[in-house]
Amino acid sequence: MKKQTTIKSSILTAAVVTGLFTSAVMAMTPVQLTDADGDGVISAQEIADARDAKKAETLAQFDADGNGELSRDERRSMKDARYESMLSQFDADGDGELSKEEKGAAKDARRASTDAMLDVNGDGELSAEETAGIEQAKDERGDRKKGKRGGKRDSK
Ligand SMILES: [Ca+2]
Ligand SMILES: [Ca+2]
Ligand SMILES: [Ca+2]
Repeated sequence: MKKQTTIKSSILTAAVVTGLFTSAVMAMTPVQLTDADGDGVISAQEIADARDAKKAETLAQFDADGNGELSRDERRSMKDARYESMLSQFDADGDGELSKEEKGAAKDARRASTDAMLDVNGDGELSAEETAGIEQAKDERGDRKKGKRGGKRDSK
């Protein structure tokens, strides 16, 4: 019984963490996180690698003219494709649109899958170690953004 409450509260914490994380990552597709070096946690590096892999995959899929960037049209077709795949999974009533509830379900599913990936040892709890990497990845992302802005000002 004690365990149940622990799981609930840690999932809640994780929801906050991954909520920020996933909104920062491109749109709706969850990044596949793997403990590549097998040390029992998903490190910030492993998250960065997963993001790069995802990016490359997205490019390979939607960079129609192969110039290494996604144009506005290519981006649009990427979004359409994602929406289609969301529909196929979460359009529960089959009306061809995602209602607020269906979007909510999609969000929950994504969150749960991220939580499951972070829970490397599969004990149903997210320990501080297991969420440290994603926290760090988030911080680094923020720092990089700040750095970019500073750099621009310097190069004036
Ligand atoms: Ca690892
Ligand atoms: Ca629907
Ligand atoms: Ca765990």
